[in-house]
Amino acid sequence: MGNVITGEKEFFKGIGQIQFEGIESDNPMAFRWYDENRLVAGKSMKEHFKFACAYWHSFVGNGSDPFGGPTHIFEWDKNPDPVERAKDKMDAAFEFITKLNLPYYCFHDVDVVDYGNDIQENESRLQALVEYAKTKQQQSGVNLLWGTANLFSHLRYMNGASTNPDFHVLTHGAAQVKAALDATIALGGENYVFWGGREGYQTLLNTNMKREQEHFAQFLHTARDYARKNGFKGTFFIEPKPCEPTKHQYDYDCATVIGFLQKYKLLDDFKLNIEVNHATLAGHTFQHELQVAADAGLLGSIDANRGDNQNGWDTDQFPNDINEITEAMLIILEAGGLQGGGVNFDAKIRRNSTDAKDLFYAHIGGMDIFARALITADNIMQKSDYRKVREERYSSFDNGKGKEFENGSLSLEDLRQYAMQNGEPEVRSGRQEYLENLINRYI
Ligand code: XLS
Ligand code: NI
Ligand code: NI
Repeated sequence: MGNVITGEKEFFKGIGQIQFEGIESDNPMAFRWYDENRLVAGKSMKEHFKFACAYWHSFVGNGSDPFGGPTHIFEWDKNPDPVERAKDKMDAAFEFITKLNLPYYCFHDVDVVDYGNDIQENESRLQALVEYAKTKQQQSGVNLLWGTANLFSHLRYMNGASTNPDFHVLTHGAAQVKAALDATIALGGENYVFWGGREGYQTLLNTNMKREQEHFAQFLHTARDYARKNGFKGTFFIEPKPCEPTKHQYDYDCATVIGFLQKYKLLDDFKLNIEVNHATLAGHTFQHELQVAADAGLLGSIDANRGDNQNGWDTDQFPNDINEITEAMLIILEAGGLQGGGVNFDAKIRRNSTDAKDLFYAHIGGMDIFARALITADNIMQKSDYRKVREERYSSFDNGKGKEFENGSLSLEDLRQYAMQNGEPEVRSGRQEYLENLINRYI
């Protein structure tokens, strides 16, 4: 376990470091499954997940929604001076992160400290907080999983940042990305994320989609070049999302982003950061998006949360569906793990979850569900015929004419000939219920 780091004030009084107590424990402030040193499939749980706290939801979000103002009234958000308030917030964040023993955190530039309209002033505020964060990271051993820039909240970005029809707006986005990259590099950040918040359109009537996408690609090239020139060795992630806040976002889903990265020659530097609730908004399962990324060798990182089956928006709830996460862990394990990234809790406690303690329950639950899913998925892989069932479905391609087809050595006439000679194919079950039961058996 690492050190608990508090500032002058302790914000989460009465809560010590959260310990692993095992499944017999009734303590709601303990891990029942997440045991950071436990080895599963050759790696510790800590390494498998690289769990991260999302600064924006846990320390900036305040419970407000389109129908009402803040409900999360927390001590770290009270100092009227922006830089002092930012330091309080960082004290609270590192106290929280170290009490939960989270090895990582993630932020947008404006999460760390409030921005105004003066570029130089914003840069010097961010730099001051980067210095503050550096000390915290050194004291605690906590690392930055990824940094990013918020190019969607300010009014100037209402028509997008790098895809804005106005070049002048694009340059403001570039200034922010430069500063956020500098901060990420200074803090040893392992990755950098681009989520295309408003990089999309509300109506095609006023949109030159082709030109906007070309600008987007050029912007990414320019940012990548700057970061590499300044020593950034990590991976860039694109985080797909189909819509919200725009009607149509260019980074619609994994398949769309992969096509975009290929077209604009960005595959050497970019991978995907997959968010559960974005997958479901795109009409896919989380598992589908993971598999698409894994098959392309681009499974970089995860934004963990969940949607609501009855709501059609990004509700960003903490994960708690064991079946969904177990199926996800099967894909991640088979893919050999996440490439460079980790599991960032891009999730928020509900508007009416108003206690600071609720932040702990939420993360403990999320970490435990992933840990339990990992153990279950590993058992399924080791002990059951899960993989064999799937392999056998394709066994007709393993040798003979099937293999020759895979190798590209059969013509359409050859295929017809085979069909003629062999009559009607056997009816073969896909065994879905068998496999679904298997997952539940191991849970
Ligand atoms: C919003 C996104 C955002 C990104 C970071 O829906 O999930 O939080 O993860 O900009
Ligand atoms: Ni996200
Ligand atoms: Ni999201």
